[in-house]
Amino acid sequence: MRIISTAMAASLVGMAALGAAPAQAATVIPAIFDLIVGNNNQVQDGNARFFSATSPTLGTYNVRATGWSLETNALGMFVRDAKLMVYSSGLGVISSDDGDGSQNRHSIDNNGRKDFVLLQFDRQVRLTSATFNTFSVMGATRDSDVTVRQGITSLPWTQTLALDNAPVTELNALFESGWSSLITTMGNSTRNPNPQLKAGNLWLIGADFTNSDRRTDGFKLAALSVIPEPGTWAMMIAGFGLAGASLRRRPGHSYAS
Ligand SMILES: [Ca+2]
Ligand SMILES: [Ca+2]
Ligand SMILES: [Ca+2]
Ligand SMILES: [Ca+2]
Repeated sequence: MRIISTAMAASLVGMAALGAAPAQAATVIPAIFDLIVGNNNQVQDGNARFFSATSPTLGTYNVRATGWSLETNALGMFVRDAKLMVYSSGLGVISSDDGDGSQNRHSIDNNGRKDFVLLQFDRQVRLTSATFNTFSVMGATRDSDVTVRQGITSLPWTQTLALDNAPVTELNALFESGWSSLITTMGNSTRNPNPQLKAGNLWLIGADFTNSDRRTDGFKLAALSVIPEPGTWAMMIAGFGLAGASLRRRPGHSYAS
């Protein structure tokens, strides 16, 4: 009994000592948002949907999602609110050029207007993966290139973004930068659309705004995974370290019971 107890103590102290090491970080499990929740009753332009995700190690994260499109006309490029829909394969956007949504125009597509989703998280996060289910829009080849942008805003996450009919410059001002996540496969795809692991509490995921490969993109967004931004991460690791220190201070009776 004495031997087992000592071995357990050594093991626990060993784990505590690892607390400050990066190896401990591997135990942090992303929060995974299932976006296939809700229905399409009485959906109107500008509707918002709310989702939450709980990680065993990170707690619960919340997000407010809305659907939009970019329209180019003779005066320039403008942001228009749209209907954010939910289907068995994920979130879709019906914008004003999508008619009744038939021929898979109810997806997040760049046939005509460039559809996108804005995600307002309740804290800063880093996206680590997203699941895109790909559709042929108006008979085009299936493709799911995405435009991704991230920003940091002081606006409360539950608050409506006043972007309807705004020039695209107002949208761009909310984000640090933009990049595209291009893909050559035609099928469905779960991938990391944030390879640089940038952090923000405001995210944009849209059908590739540049359509650089000239293949129409159309997809539904089924899931997202997030981890904390680096500052929180450091605090969590420090927290593990403190827990380890408290274990080490009580070697005599911590493991007796
Ligand atoms: Ca659409
Ligand atoms: Ca469209
Ligand atoms: Ca492509
Ligand atoms: Ca494309």
